[in-house]
Amino acid sequence: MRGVRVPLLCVCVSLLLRCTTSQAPEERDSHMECTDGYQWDLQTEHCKDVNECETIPEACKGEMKCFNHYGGYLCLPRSASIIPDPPGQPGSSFPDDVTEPYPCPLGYESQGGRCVDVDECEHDQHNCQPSQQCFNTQGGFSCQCPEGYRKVGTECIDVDECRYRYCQHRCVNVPGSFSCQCEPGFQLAGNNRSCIDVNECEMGAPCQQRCTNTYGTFLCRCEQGYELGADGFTCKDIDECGFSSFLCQFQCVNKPGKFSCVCPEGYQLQRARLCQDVNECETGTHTCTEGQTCVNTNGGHRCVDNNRCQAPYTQVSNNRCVCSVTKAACRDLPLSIVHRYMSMTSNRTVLSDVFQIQTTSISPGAHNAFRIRSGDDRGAFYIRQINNISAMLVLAQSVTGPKEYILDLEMVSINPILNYQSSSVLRLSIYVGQYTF
Ligand SMILES: [Ca+2]
Ligand SMILES: [Ca+2]
Ligand SMILES: [Ca+2]
Ligand SMILES: [Ca+2]
Repeated sequence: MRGVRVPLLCVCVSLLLRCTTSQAPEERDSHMECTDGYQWDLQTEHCKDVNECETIPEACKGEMKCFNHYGGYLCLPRSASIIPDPPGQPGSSFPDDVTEPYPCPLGYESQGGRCVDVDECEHDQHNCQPSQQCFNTQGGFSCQCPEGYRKVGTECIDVDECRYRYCQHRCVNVPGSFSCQCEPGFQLAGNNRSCIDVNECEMGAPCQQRCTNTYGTFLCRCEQGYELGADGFTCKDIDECGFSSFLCQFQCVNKPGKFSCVCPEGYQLQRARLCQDVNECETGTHTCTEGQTCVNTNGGHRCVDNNRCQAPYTQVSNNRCVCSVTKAACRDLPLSIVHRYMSMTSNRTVLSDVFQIQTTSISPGAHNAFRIRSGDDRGAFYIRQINNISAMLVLAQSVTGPKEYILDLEMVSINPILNYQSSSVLRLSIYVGQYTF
């Protein structure tokens, strides 16, 4: 209850001043509103006090008496009374009907007999902080923070948007704003918040050969025969030849992205890694003349004279030379010499069978014995007799070519009944090639 007299008058005076300064512009203005306790008076065109004691039923209850005053009313005990201000003091009278032209309300200025709004922002008549923005309003102005700032006290403080997890990856707060950033390998999506994978393969990734895009990064890969370098981008040739010495039968040649096998001269590549002797005698690439016979060897060929018989032997067929028993010079010599040729690779397994001899002339009751007559000074071979008419030449030592043997394999026939002994020779030329193939 407000029953103290002096303060009450002060309230009334201040309300009166408020009322008199809130005059409306001369022309009706829909924006013009009266403060509480006043209402617009169409006749006088200014705010007029409302007598609440008349308009509000039972404004004061019980023993309280209603006292109207400018801008409000009071409920006081019935014994209370209002003491007016002394005459002559400002605000001492309570005008309720002002017809004289008033100065324009605060925030307005008179222009050509009208009150128009003052743009305090433009005329630097505001008291906004340097961090604030001034917004002009009808009859006033307001100080607001720019977007991205919030008001704390009288200052505008930057909003730390990063606290609200706006960004998928990284958030960078800046005064008045923020920005999202993505981890390497990602780029900002159209919404400026999400991060999407960068397809580095389509953007010139430095892969030398193949590129595979992955989430967040990419991988370089290499063609077959290449391996990825330590830098992860370049591809370097795999030296397959360095891996194994068994890739090629003869020689491995490393090439970019692959390898190949080569063979020595006289051989041809078979199934990409083996070397097979070229049979020059069959392919017609030999160099033998009309009077010669071509003998194929491992890695080459030989041309032997068709006539290989030396006196006192005479030739009776292509390979056969005979020494006639009627000649004295033939007495201690083998009756016949038959020429045979064979080719052999280097380092054949020791004790392997090399050549089988079989006689074609069988005299009944004869006993045949086989031996190496000449050509094997170092004992590289021996003869294993199979039966009375055949024997096998066996390799006794490891032989490395190129080497050439001319072995005289002799068969001695003894006929005890007829007391007759004869000898025939198979002259076997063995060409040992340089290689094991
Ligand atoms: Ca910010
Ligand atoms: Ca990627
Ligand atoms: Ca290679
Ligand atoms: Ca050959």
